[in-house]
Amino acid sequence: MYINSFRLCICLFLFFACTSQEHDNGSGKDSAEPKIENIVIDSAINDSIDNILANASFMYSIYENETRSKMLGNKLNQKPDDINTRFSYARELLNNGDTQEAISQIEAILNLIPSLKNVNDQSKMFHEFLGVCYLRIGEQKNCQENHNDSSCIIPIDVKGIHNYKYGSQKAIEIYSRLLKIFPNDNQSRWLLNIAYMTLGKYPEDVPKAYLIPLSINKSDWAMNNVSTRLGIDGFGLSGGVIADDFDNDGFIDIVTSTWGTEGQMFYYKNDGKGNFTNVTKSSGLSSVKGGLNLIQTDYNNDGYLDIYILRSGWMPERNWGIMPNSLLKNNGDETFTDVTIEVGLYSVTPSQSASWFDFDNDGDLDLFVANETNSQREKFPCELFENDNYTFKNVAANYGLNKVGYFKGVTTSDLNNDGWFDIYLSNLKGDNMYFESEVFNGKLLTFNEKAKYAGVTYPISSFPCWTFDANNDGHEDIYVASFDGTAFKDQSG
Ligand SMILES: [Ca+2]
Ligand SMILES: [Ca+2]
Ligand SMILES: [Ca+2]
Ligand SMILES: [Ca+2]
Repeated sequence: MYINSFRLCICLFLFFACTSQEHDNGSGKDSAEPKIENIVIDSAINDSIDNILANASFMYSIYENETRSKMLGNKLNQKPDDINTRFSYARELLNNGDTQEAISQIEAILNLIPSLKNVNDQSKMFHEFLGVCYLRIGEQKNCQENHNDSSCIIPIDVKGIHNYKYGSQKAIEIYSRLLKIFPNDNQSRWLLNIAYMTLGKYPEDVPKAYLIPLSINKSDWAMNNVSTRLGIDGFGLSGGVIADDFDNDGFIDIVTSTWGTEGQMFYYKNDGKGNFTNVTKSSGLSSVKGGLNLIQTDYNNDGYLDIYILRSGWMPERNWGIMPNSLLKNNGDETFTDVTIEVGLYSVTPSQSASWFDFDNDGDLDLFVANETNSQREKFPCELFENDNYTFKNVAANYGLNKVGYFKGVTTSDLNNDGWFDIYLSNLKGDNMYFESEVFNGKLLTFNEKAKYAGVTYPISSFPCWTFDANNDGHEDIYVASFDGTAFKDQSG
């Protein structure tokens, strides 16, 4: 169980490390492109976002590492002996990719307090942190600077083995020292195994007491990262992705977004011959600030898929810069127009999840937005936007759906088989909710919350959810997964 948690942690650690690579302008492919007109979507939304970001404070936003490391560096200059500030500064440096400087800061702490140089209860976190720093150096020198299609993929195969070995060698020294004092430390044990793997010395050289055997056959892990070869390796911090046919040519295209506040979207057109063309600039999407999640829809029934962008998930406080969601209309010619304001969807709320569905059965898609509220200070009720001739009005209150919670997921489906959609909401901090349609004489009257009755309030800390007929009995079932943040708390980086 613990091992699985740590596996997840290191995968996330590797993921975030990979995304910290610097590209010239994000795609790494643009320099090879012919001259393309860079279409800019002239959007009031972009102005609105810029304005919000200009007034935001990122001191407590854990992904704004560059800003935070500068702030903490200034704070440290005022108080150079403050160990807590120096450690926080080192953490931000590491998260921002300034790994060597992060190591220097930890070494400065060990020099200030020499007793911390030995591994013990007090010093453990500093040594763990150094271990992660050296693993990160191994990644930066190998997986990033000399990237190939096996880089960063665990279990590491022959092509993924590090040429520059110093980082992992130092990590092995550190984790070996930690395990001598803390032999049951599963985190160090897992990372020691990873470090050996990156050097091509797993499992042979891993000390028997700490070896974690693989439970899968080598032939089962033959996965290669082909994104660089296909030209779809855009750079960004997490974000959304849609694989669908945006130009109606029968081939699946890819649109991505990044969560980074300065990030942009990417649009890769499938050429039907096994490759993709980066049409981001000509589509206008390079000028759109991306979000954490993307959902495709055809809000205007013209047969072309439009894009809804969800922003500000996990940012429940105003001073983090809560931004509006956007609707991008597909113009049918591989370009998009931001129509958020003109169709009545402009709303500044933090949200990661939404669902397009025809709740009133009138033949057009309506929109439910699951908003996130994390404090009593400011509440963000959920929204139900009714589509009326392709403009929208929030009618959530009319149906008892303007609920407040830390909603991370929404799925809509006809769960009671009455021919009308029902709604299931997952809540990170509270009971999940299930709204069943109430219909009379072929008219939708309201939605009734029946989660307790239906036995679907759990699991606690719920996150993604969806509906499907798992056992083919004609009744839709609900899948909802838990997201327990405590699994991450001891993981540096
Ligand atoms: Ca296509
Ligand atoms: Ca459309
Ligand atoms: Ca409708
Ligand atoms: Ca129903």
